[in-house]
Parts: sequence; structure tokens; C-alpha cells
Amino acid sequence: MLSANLFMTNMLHFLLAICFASFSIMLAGAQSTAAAKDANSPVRFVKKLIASESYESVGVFDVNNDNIPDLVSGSFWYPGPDYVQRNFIGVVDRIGEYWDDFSTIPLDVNGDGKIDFVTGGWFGKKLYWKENPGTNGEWKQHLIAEPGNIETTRAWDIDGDGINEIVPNTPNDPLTVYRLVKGSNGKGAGSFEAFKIYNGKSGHGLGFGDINGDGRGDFVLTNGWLEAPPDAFKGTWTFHPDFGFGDASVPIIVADVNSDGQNDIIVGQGHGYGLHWYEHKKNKDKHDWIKHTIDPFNSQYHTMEWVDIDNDGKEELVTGKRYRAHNDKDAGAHDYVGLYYFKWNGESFTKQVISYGPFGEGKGAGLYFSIAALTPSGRKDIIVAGKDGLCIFYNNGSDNSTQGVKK
Ligand SMILES: [Ca+2]
Ligand SMILES: [Ca+2]
Ligand SMILES: [Ca+2]
Ligand SMILES: [Ca+2]
Repeated sequence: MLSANLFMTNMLHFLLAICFASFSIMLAGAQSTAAAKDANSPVRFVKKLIASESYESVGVFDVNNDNIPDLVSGSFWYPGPDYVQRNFIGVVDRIGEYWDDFSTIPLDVNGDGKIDFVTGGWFGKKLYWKENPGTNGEWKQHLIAEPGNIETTRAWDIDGDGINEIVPNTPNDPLTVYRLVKGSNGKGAGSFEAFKIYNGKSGHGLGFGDINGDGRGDFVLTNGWLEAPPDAFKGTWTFHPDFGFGDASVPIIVADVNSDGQNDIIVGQGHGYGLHWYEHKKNKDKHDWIKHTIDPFNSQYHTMEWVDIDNDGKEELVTGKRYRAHNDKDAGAHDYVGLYYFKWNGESFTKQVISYGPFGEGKGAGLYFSIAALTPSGRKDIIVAGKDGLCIFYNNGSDNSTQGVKK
């Protein structure tokens, strides 16, 4: 009786094994079919909450020189690859529900091989850099300038020497570019030179890219663009008052959206509803801008990046809502938050939702987010801070077989 039972049990295991093997083969077949469709599949993201902090800016760079990217946001840096441990950087000024810390731009300012960062704030009206001490001690803060209220700051290589210039968006003040002073070794010497390139009020919004196709990067402000002279730091930048974008995003993107050889403009409404691209029609020296809507139904598109997020060789627009940009005052302040990428489909943009929902469920883009490969897969992940927390969205690609967070 005992041996008959054993026989039946063994038979059952055998049959189950056959069923499982068949199922595995079917699954493998389904996966290879799915893999074949990858070219047109949306990218999958897996969200990981890093901290319930409410800083609105996060940078990604290798703080401790171990060749693993780290996260830097507000008062803390989080060592990779786990981003669990917190190291204190220093106190950030708190004004109402804001932390007065509106960018995290990596730059080895003093040339010691340890990457520092540049930030600034609206309320303090100060631009400064924080010195990476190379230990877990606090980072010393150095004043760069007092350029007025700073909406946020971005960096672009304006003179093409491989080192980014620092450009705060100062809506109530002129546009000034800060260039790192280099020592004889070609590395940062710990200070900046200031170049005021536009004397009027800059307005809300800032972008950089070649508008007129002469190979030199121009600046885009909310009310027009500044044409670069042959020498960015000696010549005069010519203002062209071609448009009025309102409280425009930072950055405003300059890119050839429709691949017709003319760079176009993508701009979000930082404090109201709307996301648009402006098709550039150039006729000799005349520039016309045809407005196209990307998304009229969401507000506070304050920041964005133009980057190849799905590895098909073409850039997508990655953006989202800045949660509580002006506390409760902005249009759409109480709508759901979200993070999206918009893919050019040959005629217009298709919206792909990465995250959407009420506070705590959906996730916004904050004021300054970062896109960087955090894992050896090389796929670009999205790292977003904000008044709704600090998160990583791991990019797991479009292949069904690669689900789960990769390390
Ligand atoms: Ca340094
Ligand atoms: Ca140009
Ligand atoms: Ca174009
Ligand atoms: Ca792409």
C-alpha cells in the first residue's frame, strides 16, 4: 500500500514536471514574440522611493569616486548602488514650504578631482557652490554671485571648451553667464567670471540651442531669443523678440522636432496648463514660429529633458508636473501629479505615462530632475525629487524578460 502511494506520488510529480516544462516552452515562445515587438513597445519603469524628503532638485554624480553614480538632493547624498544610506551635506534654508535650493549641477569647481555642485535659490537671491569634502563631513558653501531671485539654474557648454557654464534663470534681472576660471592645469580654480549678456529682465524660462543654424548656441528667453556673437564672451548678443511664452519652463528645449533641418522649440507652462512645441520656419533672416499643442490638460510643466529614453536612437521629451510649484496658487495645483515621456510619432507627440495619480501614488518631476544610467544595463533611469518625495524610476527597457530592478 505504501509503495503504491509512493508510485502515485512519483507519477504526479512526473506529470507536473511535464506540464511545467510545456508551460516554460510556451512562455519562452511568448517572450521571444514579445521581444520581436520591442521596437515599438513603450519602456517599462519600476519606481523606488528613496526618501520622503521635499527638496525639489536632485543631481546624479559620483561623489565618492568609486565609479558608481550617487544621488545628491538637498541636505543629503545617497551612495549608490543602493541609495539607502544618507550622508549629511549641510543645512538648506527653509522658507515656507520651500527649500531654497533649486538646482544640483555637478562641477568640479576647485579642480581637486572631487565633484562639487552648484545651486541657488529664489528667496536668498544667491548662487553658490558646495564643496565636496571627500569625507562624510559637511560640504562648505561658497558664494558665486548675488544675481537676484533665481527660479532655477542650468548649465550649458556655451564656448565649446568641454566645461559647462552656469546660467541661473533670474526672471526679474538681467541674464548673466558664469564661466569657471581654469588654472594652468586646465581644471577649475575655484572661482567664476561673470558675463552679463542681456540687460533687460530675463523673464520666467530659459533654454539654449542653435536657433539660426550658424553653429553657435543661442539663448531662449520667454519673450525672445538671444543670437550668439562669434565670441560668446566678447561680442554682443542680439535680442529677437519673436514670441511670448508666459511663465515658461526651465529648460526650454531647442531641438529639430520634425527633422526638417530647422531647430524648433518645446516649452512647458511652469505655473499653468499647457505643453507646446513651436515649429520653426526660417526664411532668410526671418523666423516664424507655428504653435502646436502637445498636452493642454496638465499644468506646471516646469522642467523637461530631451533625451533618448527608449534607446531607439531618437530623443523623447521627458517631463512632468512640478507638485505644488506655487503652493496652492497655480492653475491645476490640485490635479493629479505625473511623470511622462512624449514620443514623436512622425506627425505629433504620443504621451506615455510613467507615473500618474494623487499625491503619494503618482509622482511629479520637481524643479530639477536627472536622467542617468544607474545600473550596468546602461539604460537611462529617471531620478526625480519634489515636494512629493525623492524617487528613482528604473528603466527596464521594453523587453518582457527584463522585469525587475537590475543592479
Ligand atoms: Ca572639487
Ligand atoms: Ca546660433
Ligand atoms: Ca524643425
Ligand atoms: Ca528614443
